[in-house]
Amino acid sequence: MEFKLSEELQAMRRSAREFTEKEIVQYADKWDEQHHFPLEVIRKMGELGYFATATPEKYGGLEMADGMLAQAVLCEEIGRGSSSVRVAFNTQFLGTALSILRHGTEEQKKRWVPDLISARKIGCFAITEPNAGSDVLSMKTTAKPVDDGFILNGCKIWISYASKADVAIVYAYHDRSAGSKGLSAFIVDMHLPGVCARDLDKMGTRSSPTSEISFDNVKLPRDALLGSLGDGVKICFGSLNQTRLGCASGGVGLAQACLEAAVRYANEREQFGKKVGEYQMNQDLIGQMAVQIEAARLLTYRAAWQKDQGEFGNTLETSYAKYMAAETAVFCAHAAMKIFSAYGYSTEYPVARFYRDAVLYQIVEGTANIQKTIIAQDALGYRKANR
Ligand code: GRA
Repeated sequence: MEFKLSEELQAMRRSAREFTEKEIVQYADKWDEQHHFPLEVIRKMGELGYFATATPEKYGGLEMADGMLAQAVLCEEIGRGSSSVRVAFNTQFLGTALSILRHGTEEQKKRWVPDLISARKIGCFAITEPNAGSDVLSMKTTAKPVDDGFILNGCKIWISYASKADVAIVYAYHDRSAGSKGLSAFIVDMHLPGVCARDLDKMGTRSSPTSEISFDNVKLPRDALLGSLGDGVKICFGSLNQTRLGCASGGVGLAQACLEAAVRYANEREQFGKKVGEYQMNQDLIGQMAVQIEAARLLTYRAAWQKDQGEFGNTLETSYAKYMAAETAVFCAHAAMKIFSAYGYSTEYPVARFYRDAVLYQIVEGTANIQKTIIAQDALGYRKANR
């Protein structure tokens, strides 16, 4: 067992932290207030290879043996600065390029992967619909096979980066009568006629645009199909199992930011003649934050490490990580708010943003209840998590 990151990963972490401090931390509150999507920062992350660690060199990647662990570490560091910017790990790689690498043809890999991991093109993935959230397979979007391709019709909701995206992985039924075998995955050019994305307002993560997409008789070429007809379930659940790692990493990063902010403040602020960090009630919070973050981080790294061993179907361990990281993010944001008190509630410090952003980790990519369901049903022997 090895609990130490390689020299290379430690160096990557340091450089990602410097990048985050210089390019993100000081602007994140303003971007959030203005709903500004920092495309230029995401492009820079692409140029620096942040989304490329687990991609073969032949598609422009860094082909690192611990490339998924590198994704976890980098995503954590970026997430420490902004939960909105960390979403890019999912839209550029974990939920898009990685699915194409795992299921696409040589042509599809060459066409899409280099542009996604370099962030020359922005990606997104579209699963959820207004009436199909946790219950993914109840989705209604259809891709009707026609002679030279498919006709896509339907509506997706809560799709991160969709309004800025050049390409989307879209899940739709090619045959509604075939049950789960009728679901397929498609690589959709978001500039095609009939595609329309509209941004939704939300309480946090506001510099990550979240959109509703409508597909109105969108004509897809035959080579838009990812994998074979009927592979949709496998690709979709397989992809969620990678994007959940992005959420887990982001949650750890956010929790870490809360701890650092709380420690700084507790060492500065004085009440009743001493630093507020000297009060045991605040030490209780700081102690719990530190230990929970460490546990969430270890679960996250373990899940990433398994993926580096080729175990991409590690749903159970990924759900442990995602669940724990989300709970930790919420706990730490609330604890930081208590320590900062009125200053936390003000917009003078980023704690208010952390608090608003934290809740999302319990919702996206499978709610906390869905993660617990996956874990409990596996424990009870009702439904095996790892496939
Ligand atoms: O028996 P069958 O032939 O019908 O097949 C079943 C099963 O074998 C069928 O799916 C198959 N299957 C799989 N096949 C290959 C299930 N899992 C896999 C797999 N990993 N690989 C149905 O299976 P089931 O067991 O009956 O599943 P279910 O009851 O429909 O669902 C289970 C579950 C609740 C866990 C699942 O639906 C789920 O994970 N729901 C949560 C959905 C979710 O995470 N949504 C998030 C969407 S993305 C998002 O929020 C955007 C965020 C943007 C950002 O921040 O990045």
